[in-house]
Amino acid sequence: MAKKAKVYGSILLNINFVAMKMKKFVHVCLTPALIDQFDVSEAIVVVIDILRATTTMCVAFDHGAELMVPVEHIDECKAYEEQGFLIAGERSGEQIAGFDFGNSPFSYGPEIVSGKKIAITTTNGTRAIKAAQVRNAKEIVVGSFSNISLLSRWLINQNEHVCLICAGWRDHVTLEDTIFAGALSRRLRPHFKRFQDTALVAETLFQSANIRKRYFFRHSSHYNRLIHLNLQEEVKYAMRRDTHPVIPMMIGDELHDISQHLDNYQDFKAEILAKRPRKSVEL
Ligand code: 3SL
Repeated sequence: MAKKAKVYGSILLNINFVAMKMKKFVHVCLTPALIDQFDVSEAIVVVIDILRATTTMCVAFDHGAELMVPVEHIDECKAYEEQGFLIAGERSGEQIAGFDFGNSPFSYGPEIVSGKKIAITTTNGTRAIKAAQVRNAKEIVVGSFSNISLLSRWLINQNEHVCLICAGWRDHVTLEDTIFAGALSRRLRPHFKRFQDTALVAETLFQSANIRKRYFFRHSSHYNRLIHLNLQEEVKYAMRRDTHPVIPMMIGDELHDISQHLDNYQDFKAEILAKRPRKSVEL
Protein backbone atom coordinates (compact mmCIF):
# COMPACT_ATOMS: atom_id res chain seq x y z
CA MET A 1 0.00 0.00 0.00
CA ALA A 2 2.77 2.43 1.04
CA LYS A 3 4.69 1.46 -2.09
CA LYS A 4 1.65 2.23 -4.28
CA ALA A 5 1.18 5.63 -2.60
CA LYS A 6 4.84 6.43 -3.27
CA VAL A 7 4.49 5.53 -6.96
CA TYR A 8 1.30 7.64 -7.34
CA GLY A 9 3.00 10.47 -5.45
CA SER A 10 5.93 10.51 -7.83
CA ILE A 11 3.61 10.32 -10.89
CA LEU A 12 1.68 13.34 -9.55
CA LEU A 13 4.92 15.23 -8.93
CA ASN A 14 6.03 14.55 -12.50
CA ILE A 15 2.67 15.63 -13.92
CA ASN A 16 2.89 18.86 -11.90
CA PHE A 17 6.40 19.51 -13.15
CA VAL A 18 5.39 18.97 -16.79
CA ALA A 19 2.29 21.17 -16.28
CA MET A 20 4.43 23.93 -14.73
CA LYS A 21 6.81 23.73 -17.64
CA MET A 22 4.01 23.90 -20.17
CA LYS A 23 2.95 27.27 -18.74
CA LYS A 24 6.21 28.91 -19.73
CA PHE A 25 6.22 31.14 -22.80
CA VAL A 26 8.58 31.75 -25.68
CA HIS A 27 8.74 35.28 -27.09
CA VAL A 28 10.64 36.29 -30.18
CA CYS A 29 11.70 39.92 -30.25
CA LEU A 30 12.50 40.62 -33.90
CA THR A 31 14.60 43.73 -33.24
CA PRO A 32 16.00 45.43 -30.13
CA ALA A 33 13.64 48.34 -30.95
CA LEU A 34 10.78 46.10 -29.72
CA ILE A 35 12.42 44.99 -26.51
CA ASP A 36 10.17 47.10 -24.27
CA GLN A 37 7.18 45.03 -25.35
CA PHE A 38 8.53 42.23 -23.15
CA ASP A 39 9.19 41.97 -19.45
CA VAL A 40 12.55 40.25 -19.60
CA SER A 41 13.05 40.38 -15.84
CA GLU A 42 11.35 36.99 -15.57
CA ALA A 43 12.88 35.44 -18.67
CA ILE A 44 16.06 33.91 -19.96
CA VAL A 45 17.08 36.12 -22.87
CA VAL A 46 18.92 34.57 -25.80
CA VAL A 47 20.76 37.25 -27.78
CA ILE A 48 21.11 36.37 -31.46
CA ASP A 49 23.49 37.98 -33.92
CA ILE A 50 24.29 35.23 -36.39
CA LEU A 51 26.37 37.50 -38.68
CA ARG A 52 28.60 37.58 -36.77
CA ALA A 53 28.86 38.68 -33.14
CA THR A 54 27.20 35.78 -31.30
CA THR A 55 28.79 33.21 -33.62
CA THR A 56 32.20 34.75 -32.94
CA MET A 57 31.61 34.74 -29.17
CA CYS A 58 30.87 31.01 -29.26
CA VAL A 59 34.07 30.42 -31.24
CA ALA A 60 36.12 32.45 -28.73
CA PHE A 61 34.81 30.48 -25.75
CA ASP A 62 35.16 27.14 -27.46
CA HIS A 63 38.78 28.10 -28.13
CA GLY A 64 39.39 28.75 -24.46
CA ALA A 65 38.76 32.48 -23.87
CA GLU A 66 38.45 33.02 -20.12
CA LEU A 67 35.78 35.71 -20.33
CA MET A 68 34.43 38.41 -22.60
CA VAL A 69 33.12 41.83 -21.67
CA PRO A 70 30.58 43.10 -24.20
CA VAL A 71 30.42 46.90 -24.28
CA GLU A 72 28.47 49.35 -26.36
CA HIS A 73 30.98 52.10 -27.04
CA ILE A 74 34.40 52.14 -28.67
CA ASP A 75 36.15 54.22 -25.96
CA GLU A 76 34.74 52.02 -23.24
CA CYS A 77 36.16 48.97 -25.01
CA LYS A 78 39.56 50.58 -25.57
CA ALA A 79 39.85 51.37 -21.87
CA TYR A 80 40.03 47.63 -21.11
CA GLU A 81 43.38 47.38 -22.89
CA GLU A 82 45.15 48.84 -19.86
CA GLN A 83 43.81 45.97 -17.76
CA GLY A 84 45.47 43.42 -20.01
CA PHE A 85 42.41 42.58 -22.09
CA LEU A 86 42.53 41.89 -25.80
CA ILE A 87 40.19 44.35 -27.46
CA ALA A 88 37.81 43.44 -30.28
CA GLY A 89 35.81 45.97 -32.20
CA GLU A 90 33.76 46.21 -35.36
CA ARG A 91 31.66 48.91 -36.95
CA SER A 92 29.69 48.32 -40.16
CA GLY A 93 31.52 45.03 -40.63
CA GLU A 94 35.06 46.41 -40.44
CA GLN A 95 37.65 46.11 -37.69
CA ILE A 96 38.14 49.29 -35.66
CA ALA A 97 41.63 50.74 -36.18
CA GLY A 98 44.00 49.95 -33.32
CA PHE A 99 41.97 46.98 -32.04
CA ASP A 100 43.39 43.45 -31.73
CA PHE A 101 40.48 41.91 -33.64
CA GLY A 102 37.42 42.72 -35.60
CA ASN A 103 34.45 40.38 -35.53
CA SER A 104 35.71 37.53 -37.68
CA PRO A 105 35.25 34.06 -36.15
CA PHE A 106 38.47 33.09 -37.95
CA SER A 107 40.55 35.56 -35.91
CA TYR A 108 39.74 33.87 -32.61
CA GLY A 109 42.02 30.84 -32.90
CA PRO A 110 42.91 28.89 -29.73
CA GLU A 111 46.55 30.02 -29.96
CA ILE A 112 45.37 33.64 -29.71
CA VAL A 113 42.42 33.59 -27.31
CA SER A 114 43.01 30.65 -24.98
CA GLY A 115 43.08 31.86 -21.36
CA LYS A 116 42.53 35.47 -22.47
CA LYS A 117 40.09 38.14 -21.40
CA ILE A 118 38.49 39.97 -24.28
CA ALA A 119 36.49 43.20 -24.34
CA ILE A 120 34.28 43.44 -27.42
CA THR A 121 32.10 46.07 -29.06
CA THR A 122 30.08 45.42 -32.22
CA THR A 123 27.50 47.40 -34.15
CA ASN A 124 24.43 45.45 -33.03
CA GLY A 125 25.30 42.30 -31.07
CA THR A 126 26.89 43.82 -27.98
CA ARG A 127 24.27 46.57 -28.04
CA ALA A 128 21.48 43.95 -27.85
CA ILE A 129 23.22 42.26 -24.89
CA LYS A 130 23.44 45.59 -23.06
CA ALA A 131 19.79 46.37 -23.87
CA ALA A 132 18.76 43.11 -22.17
CA GLN A 133 21.09 43.79 -19.26
CA VAL A 134 19.76 47.27 -18.44
CA ARG A 135 16.25 45.80 -18.44
CA ASN A 136 17.31 43.32 -15.76
CA ALA A 137 16.88 40.16 -17.78
CA LYS A 138 16.80 37.16 -15.48
CA GLU A 139 19.65 35.58 -17.43
CA ILE A 140 21.30 36.48 -20.72
CA VAL A 141 22.87 33.82 -22.92
CA VAL A 142 24.30 33.94 -26.42
CA GLY A 143 22.86 31.88 -29.28
CA SER A 144 24.10 30.93 -32.73
CA PHE A 145 23.89 27.96 -35.08
CA SER A 146 27.23 26.90 -33.66
CA ASN A 147 25.72 26.14 -30.22
CA ILE A 148 22.06 25.50 -31.11
CA SER A 149 21.70 21.90 -29.84
CA LEU A 150 23.35 22.42 -26.48
CA LEU A 151 21.57 25.72 -25.97
CA SER A 152 18.11 24.39 -26.82
CA ARG A 153 18.57 21.39 -24.52
CA TRP A 154 19.66 23.70 -21.71
CA LEU A 155 16.72 26.06 -22.24
CA ILE A 156 14.27 23.15 -22.16
CA ASN A 157 15.70 22.06 -18.81
CA GLN A 158 15.44 25.46 -17.12
CA ASN A 159 11.68 25.75 -16.66
CA GLU A 160 11.80 29.51 -17.28
CA HIS A 161 10.21 31.90 -19.75
CA VAL A 162 12.42 32.45 -22.79
CA CYS A 163 12.82 35.57 -24.89
CA LEU A 164 14.82 35.35 -28.12
CA ILE A 165 16.18 38.79 -29.00
CA CYS A 166 17.37 39.27 -32.56
CA ALA A 167 20.11 41.92 -32.72
CA GLY A 168 19.13 42.82 -36.29
CA TRP A 169 20.85 45.74 -37.97
CA ARG A 170 20.51 49.20 -36.44
CA ASP A 171 17.05 48.33 -35.10
CA HIS A 172 15.88 46.78 -38.37
CA VAL A 173 14.81 43.15 -38.67
CA THR A 174 17.33 40.89 -40.40
CA LEU A 175 16.67 37.61 -42.17
CA GLU A 176 19.52 35.59 -40.65
CA ASP A 177 18.70 36.43 -37.02
CA THR A 178 14.99 35.76 -37.56
CA ILE A 179 15.77 32.47 -39.30
CA PHE A 180 17.88 31.34 -36.35
CA ALA A 181 15.17 32.44 -33.88
CA GLY A 182 12.80 30.22 -35.90
CA ALA A 183 15.17 27.25 -35.79
CA LEU A 184 15.50 27.57 -32.01
CA SER A 185 11.82 28.24 -31.40
CA ARG A 186 10.95 25.13 -33.39
CA ARG A 187 13.13 23.03 -31.09
CA LEU A 188 11.47 24.56 -28.03
CA ARG A 189 7.88 24.19 -29.27
CA PRO A 190 7.18 20.66 -27.98
CA HIS A 191 8.31 21.71 -24.49
CA PHE A 192 6.62 25.08 -24.02
CA LYS A 193 2.95 25.88 -24.23
CA ARG A 194 2.72 29.55 -24.99
CA PHE A 195 4.33 31.09 -28.04
CA GLN A 196 3.98 34.62 -29.20
CA ASP A 197 2.94 35.09 -32.86
CA THR A 198 6.43 36.27 -33.82
CA ALA A 199 7.70 32.80 -32.84
CA LEU A 200 5.53 31.32 -35.60
CA VAL A 201 6.63 34.06 -38.01
CA ALA A 202 10.26 33.12 -37.33
CA GLU A 203 9.59 29.38 -37.57
CA THR A 204 7.80 29.78 -40.88
CA LEU A 205 10.68 31.83 -42.23
CA PHE A 206 13.13 29.19 -41.03
CA GLN A 207 11.19 26.48 -42.86
CA SER A 208 11.08 28.48 -46.10
CA ALA A 209 14.76 29.37 -45.81
CA ASN A 210 15.62 25.71 -45.39
CA ILE A 211 14.03 25.00 -48.75
CA ARG A 212 15.29 28.10 -50.61
CA LYS A 213 18.65 28.84 -48.99
CA ARG A 214 20.15 30.72 -51.95
CA TYR A 215 17.13 32.92 -52.43
CA PHE A 216 17.20 34.01 -48.80
CA PHE A 217 20.92 34.65 -48.80
CA ARG A 218 20.78 36.70 -51.98
CA HIS A 219 18.15 38.94 -50.41
CA SER A 220 19.73 39.32 -46.98
CA SER A 221 21.06 42.85 -46.58
CA HIS A 222 23.76 41.94 -44.09
CA TYR A 223 24.88 38.99 -46.19
CA ASN A 224 25.35 41.41 -49.08
CA ARG A 225 27.21 43.85 -46.84
CA LEU A 226 29.62 41.08 -45.82
CA ILE A 227 30.01 39.80 -49.38
CA HIS A 228 31.16 43.28 -50.42
CA LEU A 229 33.81 42.99 -47.72
CA ASN A 230 34.82 39.61 -49.19
CA LEU A 231 33.62 37.68 -46.16
CA GLN A 232 31.61 34.90 -47.82
CA GLU A 233 33.54 32.14 -46.01
CA GLU A 234 32.55 33.67 -42.67
CA VAL A 235 28.90 33.63 -43.65
CA LYS A 236 29.11 29.95 -44.58
CA TYR A 237 30.87 29.20 -41.30
CA ALA A 238 28.21 31.01 -39.28
CA MET A 239 25.49 28.82 -40.79
CA ARG A 240 27.07 25.55 -39.65
CA ARG A 241 25.40 23.80 -36.74
CA ASP A 242 26.93 22.67 -33.48
CA THR A 243 30.51 23.54 -34.33
CA HIS A 244 31.09 25.27 -30.97
CA PRO A 245 28.95 23.75 -28.21
CA VAL A 246 29.31 26.32 -25.44
CA ILE A 247 26.86 28.48 -23.49
CA PRO A 248 28.16 32.01 -22.97
CA MET A 249 26.18 33.64 -20.13
CA MET A 250 26.33 37.15 -18.71
CA ILE A 251 27.53 37.08 -15.10
CA GLY A 252 27.75 40.62 -13.83
CA ASP A 253 29.30 42.54 -16.73
CA GLU A 254 31.13 39.52 -18.12
CA LEU A 255 30.28 36.65 -20.41
CA HIS A 256 31.42 33.24 -19.16
CA ASP A 257 30.96 29.82 -20.67
CA ILE A 258 28.71 27.80 -18.35
CA SER A 259 28.78 24.67 -20.48
CA GLN A 260 30.93 22.77 -17.96
CA HIS A 261 28.39 23.57 -15.22
CA LEU A 262 25.07 22.82 -16.84
CA ASP A 263 23.53 20.94 -13.93
CA ASN A 264 24.21 23.65 -11.45
CA TYR A 265 25.35 26.78 -13.16
CA GLN A 266 24.15 28.88 -10.20
CA ASP A 267 27.12 27.68 -8.10
CA PHE A 268 29.51 28.63 -10.89
CA LYS A 269 27.80 32.00 -11.20
CA ALA A 270 28.05 32.67 -7.46
CA GLU A 271 31.72 31.71 -7.52
CA ILE A 272 32.48 34.14 -10.35
CA LEU A 273 30.51 36.94 -8.73
CA ALA A 274 32.30 36.42 -5.43
CA LYS A 275 35.70 36.42 -7.13
CA ARG A 276 35.10 39.48 -9.26
CA PRO A 277 33.13 42.22 -7.64
CA ARG A 278 34.63 44.38 -10.42
CA LYS A 279 32.68 47.37 -11.75
CA SER A 280 32.71 48.36 -15.42
CA VAL A 281 35.62 50.52 -16.42
CA GLU A 282 35.10 54.21 -15.67
CA LEU A 283 35.81 56.49 -18.60
O1 3SL B 1 26.34 44.00 -35.75
C1 3SL B 1 27.12 43.27 -35.17
O2 3SL B 1 27.17 43.15 -33.95
C2 3SL B 1 28.10 42.50 -36.02
O3 3SL B 1 27.92 41.15 -35.81
C3 3SL B 1 28.05 42.92 -37.45
S1 3SL B 1 29.31 42.27 -38.45
O4 3SL B 1 28.96 40.96 -38.92
O5 3SL B 1 30.55 42.23 -37.72
O6 3SL B 1 29.41 43.16 -39.60
